[in-house]
Amino acid sequence: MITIFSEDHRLRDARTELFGGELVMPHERPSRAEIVLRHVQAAGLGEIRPPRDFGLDPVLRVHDADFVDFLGRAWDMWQATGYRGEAIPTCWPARRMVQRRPDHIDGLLGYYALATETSFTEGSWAAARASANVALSAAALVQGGEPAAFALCRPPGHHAAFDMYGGYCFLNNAAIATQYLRDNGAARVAILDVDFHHGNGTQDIFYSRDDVLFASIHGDPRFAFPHFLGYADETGADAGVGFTQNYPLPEGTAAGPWFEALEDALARIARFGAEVLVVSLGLDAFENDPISGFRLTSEDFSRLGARLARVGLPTVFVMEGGYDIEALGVNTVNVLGAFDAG
Ligand code: B3N
Ligand code: ZN
Repeated sequence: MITIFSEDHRLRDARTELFGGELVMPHERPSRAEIVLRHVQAAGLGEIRPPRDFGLDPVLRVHDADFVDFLGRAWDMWQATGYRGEAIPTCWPARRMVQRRPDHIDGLLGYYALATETSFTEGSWAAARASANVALSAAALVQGGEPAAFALCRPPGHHAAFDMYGGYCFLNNAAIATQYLRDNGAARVAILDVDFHHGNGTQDIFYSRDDVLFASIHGDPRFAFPHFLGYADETGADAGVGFTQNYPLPEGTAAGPWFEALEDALARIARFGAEVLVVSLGLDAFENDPISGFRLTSEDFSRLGARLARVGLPTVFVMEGGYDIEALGVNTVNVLGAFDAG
């Protein structure tokens, strides 16, 4: 399998993450992508290529133009204030307040952020654009006839909604890749999100659509981030009713119920008649992940890869979360290697 990787991921190198009332070292850090790359190389998974630049047009197919403009200008606006730290929102258009885009960067951060852990920094926008190009390049390979490709995206994307960033995500790489596949000939695309956290952004983007099926297996929002989306009764709206399927699972979930949910999701994907599968590949369902709560083992990730191979669809793997850095490379290659062997 070909891997697409951009060195520009290193431009996203925040010093801070707001957690537990403290500014801690971010869990989403450059060494994550570097270790995955090293394991892909060591396993001889296949060629590693840089991405092509697709420009902003495919990004604007799934994201709001004013939001994209904000992302491109946020750091300069923040710098112009003279603030010394990284850019963190402090106020929101909460219930019964006016949902109107303000002018000041403090207001804009609250208007476009869905949470506070993702400090906006110099280089975040360039890295996010490169990450989207990584996903698009992998999608283009599969559209062109490759059976599968791995987009080693960083920063991740599945929390980024039509007009919101957060959860370490700025642009929704999986959604951008999916829309690209739709725009270039695939009539129906399925997205399977196996990250521990619900892919709220991906759900948001395709919620009213019947040409994209979204299925997500994740920590129940009652206990897990992003807390305000990902319940089982969210099944789509308008034409999209029945094309979103959530599997919120309790804290401590291990392989048994997790793979039961996977079987149900794959049966739906088969009934849907997907022509291409996009996998939002988070590895944070791992038993030792420091910020998550499931109990999948490294062997379970091999089982996942082998099972996805049996689906028999052209597949784009898009890297999402996973924070046990030592295990992240092993678990990623376990999925991809087993898929290739299948
Ligand atoms: O959920 C957390 C969080 C939970 C536990 C932590 N510990 C025990 C140190 C730290 C953080 N933070 C909220 C932001 C989570 C973003 C998740 C990004 C992701 O992987 N999405 O798929
Ligand atoms: Zn995650």
